[in-house]
Amino acid sequence: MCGAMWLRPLTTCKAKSGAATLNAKLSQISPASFETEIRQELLLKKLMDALSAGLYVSDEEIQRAYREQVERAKIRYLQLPRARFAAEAEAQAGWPRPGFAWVTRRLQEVIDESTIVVNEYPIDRRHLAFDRPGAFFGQPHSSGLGWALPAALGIKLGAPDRTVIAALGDGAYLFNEPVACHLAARQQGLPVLTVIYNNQQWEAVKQSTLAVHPDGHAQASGRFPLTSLGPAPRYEEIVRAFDGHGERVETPAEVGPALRRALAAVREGRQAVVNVLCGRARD
Ligand SMILES: Cc1ncc(C[n+]2csc(CCOP(=O)(O)OP(=O)(O)O)c2C)c(N)n1
Ligand SMILES: [Mg+2]
Repeated sequence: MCGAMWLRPLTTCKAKSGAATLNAKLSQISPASFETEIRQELLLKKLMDALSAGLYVSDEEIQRAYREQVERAKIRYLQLPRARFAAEAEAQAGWPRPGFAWVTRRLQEVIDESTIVVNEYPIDRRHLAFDRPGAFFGQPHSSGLGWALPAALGIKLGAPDRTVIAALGDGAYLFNEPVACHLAARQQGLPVLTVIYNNQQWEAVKQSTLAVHPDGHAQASGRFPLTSLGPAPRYEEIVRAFDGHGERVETPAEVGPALRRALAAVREGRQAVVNVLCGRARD
C-alpha cells in the first residue's frame, strides 16, 4: 500500500506481499468534479474491495472496470442537471471577486469548435461541457503539477489551426515554469491563452490538511502553513516580457471581456495570460 498519510483514514486493508501497488493522489479521490467522482468509485470501491479480499487486480481488469464505469458515466452525464449547475455559477455574479464557477462559465462562452482546453485543476466540468472528442485534456495521473502549459504548447505545435487555452491554478502556474514556457512559446510561435485561477494559495494542500485532520490545530486556528501564495504577484506582467498580452481581472464583470481581448490577441499570433483573482467560495 502507498504510505501517503491521507489514505490511512480511508482504508485499513492490507495488500498481500507482492500484490498490486496502488498510489492514489488526493486529487484523484476527492469528489471535486464529475470526472474525479468516476475515479473515486473506480479507485476506492473496486480496487480497495479487491485488495481487501486479497485479490490481485490485473491491468486488464482495471481497463474493463474503467470501460464499464465510462459507459455508466455516459448515462449519468446525459442526466446531469445542467440548468442547476448554470444557475449556481450565475449566482456568483454578485460576488466581490469572481468565483471559480463564474470564470469557467465565461470560458464556456468564448470557446468554439476550434478550441482545445487543457486543465490543470481549476475547471469543474459541471460548468464546462464538451460534446466532441479531443477538445479537453486533463492532467494525467502520471504527472505532477507543471504539466498543463508545456502540454498546451505541444498541442498548439501539433494543431496550429486550433485555439488552445490552458487553465491553471496560481500554484500550478508557478510549477509550470512560466518564464521558460513563455520563452518557448515566443521562440516557436505558439500563441496560447493561459487563464490563471488565482486564489492566492495552494488550496488543495489546505483541503488535504482538513481531510486528514478535520478538527485539528490548523482548522481551529485558521492557519495553514505553507499554503499561502499571497500577496498575489502581477503574474500578467511575466508574459508581457515576452511580447504577450497580459491582463489582471478582479471583478466578475471584467472576466468575459478580458477573455475576449486575450483571445483576439492570440488569434493575431500573440500569447496571452489572464490573471483572474478569484475564489471557490465567496469570502
Ligand atoms: C509536483 C507536485 N507537487 C505537489 C503536488 C501536490 N499538489 C496538488 S494540488 C496542489 C496545489 C495546487 O495549487 P493551485 O494550482 O493554486 O490550485 P488550488 O488548489 O489553489 O485551486 C499541490 C501542491 C503535485 N500535484 N505535484
Ligand atoms: Mg491556487
